[in-house]
Order: sequence, then C-alpha cells, then structure tokens
Amino acid sequence: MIDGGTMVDGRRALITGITGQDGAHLAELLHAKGYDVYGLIRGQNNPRREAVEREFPFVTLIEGDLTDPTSLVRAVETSDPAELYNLAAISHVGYSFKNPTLTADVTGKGVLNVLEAVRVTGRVEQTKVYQASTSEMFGGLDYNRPGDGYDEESLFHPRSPYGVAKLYGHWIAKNYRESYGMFVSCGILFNHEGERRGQEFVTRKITHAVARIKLGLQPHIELGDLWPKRDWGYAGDYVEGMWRMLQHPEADDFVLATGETHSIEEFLTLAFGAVGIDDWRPYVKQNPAFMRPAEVDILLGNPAKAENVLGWRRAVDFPGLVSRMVDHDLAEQARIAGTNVA
Ligand code: NAP
Ligand code: F7E
Repeated sequence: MIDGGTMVDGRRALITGITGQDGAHLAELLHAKGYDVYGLIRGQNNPRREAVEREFPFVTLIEGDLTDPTSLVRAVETSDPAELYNLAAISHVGYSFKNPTLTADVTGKGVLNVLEAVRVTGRVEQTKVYQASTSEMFGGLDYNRPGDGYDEESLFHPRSPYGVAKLYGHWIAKNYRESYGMFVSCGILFNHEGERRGQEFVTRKITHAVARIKLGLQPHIELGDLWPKRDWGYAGDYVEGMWRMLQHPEADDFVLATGETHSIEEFLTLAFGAVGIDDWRPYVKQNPAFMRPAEVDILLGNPAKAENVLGWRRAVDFPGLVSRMVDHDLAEQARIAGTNVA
C-alpha cells in the first residue's frame, strides 16, 4: 500500500452509505490514516446502527437521507468535510427493477442532492467529492464490446434502472466538475465483494449457503442465471483506490477492476471445492424469481489508468477472494450453530 504510512491527523471525511459494505471498509481505512470520520445514517431506527456503533466507535453518525436535501446540508455543515465519499445508493440491480422510481430518486437524484449540499454551503473549493459510479453503466457484450476490458473511454449502455440512475449520477458529477470547478472524482468500480458483502448479492449468497450446506444446516441453494460473468475483486482493495482518487491533484474518472472475468459457475466450483464438495450441481436449484428482465452478460474491466496514474493495485485474486469468503462464513455459521470446524 503506497502511502500506507501517511497520516492526515484531523482531516475530516464524511461517508454516505456508512452501513454498507464499502462504508465499513472505508471507515476503517480512513480512521487508520488519522481522519475524523463522519457517517450519514438514515431512518429513525436503522437496524444496522448498533452494529456500526459497536464496530466503529470512532465514527460520528449524522442522521440524513439522500432524498432529503435539507438533511444533507446539515450533514455537510456538521462534518465540514475535506473529503466526502458518496457511497449511499439503492445498489441491488434486481431490486431496482422492482423499485425503479425509488432507485431513480436515491441512486440518481440523490447524487445531485449531495453535490448541491456542497455547493450551497459554499464548500466548492474545500470539499473533494468521490462519486461511486459502476460497471453497470456498461451494457455487456451485445452493446459494447470490451476488447481487453471496459475503460474510462468505453461507451455506456446501462441495462437496468440501477445502471440508468448511476449514469445520471456519473454525468451530474462530471457536470459539477466542469461547471463549478468542483473536485469530483468518479470511481467506475467493477464488482467487489468480501466477508462484509450483503447476502442479497450472488457471491455472499453462495458462500453463506456453502457454509450451511457443509454444516448440514440447509439442503441446497436457489439461484437465477449461472452463465453471466463478472470481474470480481476484494472490497478492501477497492476502498484504497477511492482514497487515492481524492489524493490525486486533479479530479478525474478511474476504473477499478481486476482485469479478469469469471462466471457464477466458476464461483460455485471454487466455493464448494473449498469445503471439499467437488460437484456443486446436486446442491444448486435454479429459480426464475432470481432472474432479471434484462441481464448484463459479461463485465471485464481494464484498470490500467488507475494502476499507472494512482499506483493502485488489487492484492486479492479470484481464488483468494472465494476462499476468504468461504472461510469466514464457515467459521461464522459454525459459531452460530455451536459446531467445531476441523
Ligand atoms: P451497499 O452495501 O448496498 O450499501 C448501500 C448503502 O447506501 C447503505 O449504507 C444504505 O443504508 C445506504 N442507503 C440506501 N438508501 C439510502 C438513502 N435513501 N439515504 C442514505 N443512505 C442510503 O453498497 P456497497 O456495496 O457498499 O456499495 C457502495 C456504493 O458503491 C454504492 O453506491 C454502490 O451502488 C456502488 N458500487 C458498488 C459496487 C460493488 O460491487 N459493491 C460496484 C460498483 C459501485 P441503509 O443501511 O440505511 O440501507
Ligand atoms: O449479481 C446473477 C445476477 O446481484 C451478479 C452491485 O454491487 O455489482 C453488483 O451488481 C450476477 C448477475 O451483482 C442470483 O443475475 C444469479 O448476473 O451479485 P449481483 P450485480 O448485479 O453484478 C455492480 C458492479 C454494482 O454496481 C451493484 O451495486 O449474478 N445471479 N443468481 C444472481 N444475483 C443475485 N443477487 N442473486 C441470485 O440468486
């Protein structure tokens, strides 16, 4: 980790999406670097609040919602951040098909609300913003052939309400950069996973089920399509890239990816293999309820710009990611069940 020893004592950072996977990794990273970390949390009784307070007692929580501009102004005024990481979103692609209007309001217009909170409080010159853009803005092979991987210049063709909302967020962020000279960098991040990933996403759904199947706690897992391919990295590596984007002298767009793509079938093979099950097929049932009206067939990213300009490198490879997640879930499920794992 370049600059791993750099301390920035007392610099203030505001993270939206503090209760999510990336929020947790980033809070940890910024705290280790000496930042004062603030986190935006929504709802009058957020079920994840207690866990955040327990795991990250150093984070100052501020109540607010991406759909409530007044709350964002208050959050920016209270935290007075040098760096604002906008990670909050409705982030599940399948859910976005079922709730497209809400997704547009939160994942799309919510970005505008965050940028406006920085602008109207007079912080254009003092607050750097990170916007969480996504590989879901690219459409997959039928629309946009990636060659050696999608990069910052590739065409966009989003295939879900989530992807469309994120593309609005991406372009409004660039617009504020160009219109007001605001330091807004967009990280176009490919899938990143880990032991903090929500169980609604396919990787964690699989590793959680593999652990329970191995321990005899559930008979099988139900999934949707198994042929799509994704460029899967480790979330801990990717938050380091977010931070580097805001340390770079100029605001810009950067792809973070591994440069490898694997199918869900390959993920299943490694995950079941990690617990000694060679053939996963008897344990996997397909259920159309988990299929989407439109699918992104293959995502493959080209991280050359982030590697060359930011010096960013991912450390965890695909087999390392899968075994890390399975090991974690096996230990956790064994603990819950009161079983010893040999
Ligand atoms: P995540 O685990 O789903 O977390 C999403 C966060 O957004 C949660 O903290 C959630 O809080 C918050 N949120 C949802 N609606 C909100 C609202 N109306 N107001 C304020 N907060 C709200 O997502 P993640 O995996 O950490 O991803 C972080 C960001 O990167 C997201 O913007 C995602 O779209 C983007 N991204 C993720 C990936 C990936 O592979 N993980 C790849 C590319 C881009 P609650 O606890 O209140 O629900
Ligand atoms: O699906 C297929 C599904 O939901 C991956 C988000 O973080 O990364 C994520 O979006 C693939 C898709 O992630 C199930 O159809 C099969 O082809 O884990 P996922 P995602 O849709 O790629 C991007 C970069 C983001 O920005 C998003 O915020 O797996 N799949 N069966 C399934 N997916 C789920 N969730 N559940 C299944 O049972």
